[in-house]
Amino acid sequence: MKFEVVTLFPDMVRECLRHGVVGRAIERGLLSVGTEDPRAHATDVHRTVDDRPYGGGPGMVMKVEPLATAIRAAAARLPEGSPRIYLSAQGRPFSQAEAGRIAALPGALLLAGRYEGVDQRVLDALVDEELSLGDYVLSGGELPALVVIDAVARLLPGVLGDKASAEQDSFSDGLLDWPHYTRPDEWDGRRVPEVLAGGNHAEIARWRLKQALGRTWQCRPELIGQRGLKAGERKLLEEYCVEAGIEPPGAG
Ligand code: 9D3
Repeated sequence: MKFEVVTLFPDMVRECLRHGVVGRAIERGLLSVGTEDPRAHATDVHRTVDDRPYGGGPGMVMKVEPLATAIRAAAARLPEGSPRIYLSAQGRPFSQAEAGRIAALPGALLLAGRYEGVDQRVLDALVDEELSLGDYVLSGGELPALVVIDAVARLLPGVLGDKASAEQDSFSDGLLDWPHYTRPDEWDGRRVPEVLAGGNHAEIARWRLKQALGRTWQCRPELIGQRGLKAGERKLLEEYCVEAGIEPPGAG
């Protein structure tokens, strides 16, 4: 799969992509990410990429001409069927389901804004969709673009090992993770839960599912509502709630 990121900070984007799972995916040719800098298309001596907003007010707006030229240059390097996505606080919320949808595409253009945003006409003419990372204020679209690339890369064939891939679509899907422990078995007076050291794999799987259900119910009860409870899970969750002294979900 191929991404093109249109950004005023191509070095920031490229640097981040060198690391970890995504860096390896790029090295192995499973993913490629290009960048296009609107500043390279600015025509005046100062290489201007922003301008004052019509109607007044604070802040600047990304200027039309260099941005449009950059988007067209980046789009020309992408396969047919690659949507142009603007990262913006006004967009649909990004989610694992959105990541899955994008991972099935041949490519995507990610437009990262800076300043107060992009001239609306550029969005109307050259952009297909808008995605938001959530309800908080960031300084620009670069980190959101990197988040999208990271979440999508993990879903591409061959990027994760077989074990991690299988785990990704396992029974725990739709739940928060269970707690993890490694050596030593006691640290600062805190012991690793007995069951994990015991080697009874059925008991360990049961404990992990119970923890996942309980943590999800405690921190994100709406996820339990959306997902529902499968056979046997209600009993595990009730056990967790009794032990934690919290209210279990109702009969519905
Ligand atoms: C006048 C209000 N503006 C600043 C306080 C609005 C504003 C402009 C530009 C808010 C954020 C931004 C830059 N944000 C992004 O580019 C962005 C973003 C975000 O801020 N939150 C969640 N997801 C995203 S995706 C891109």
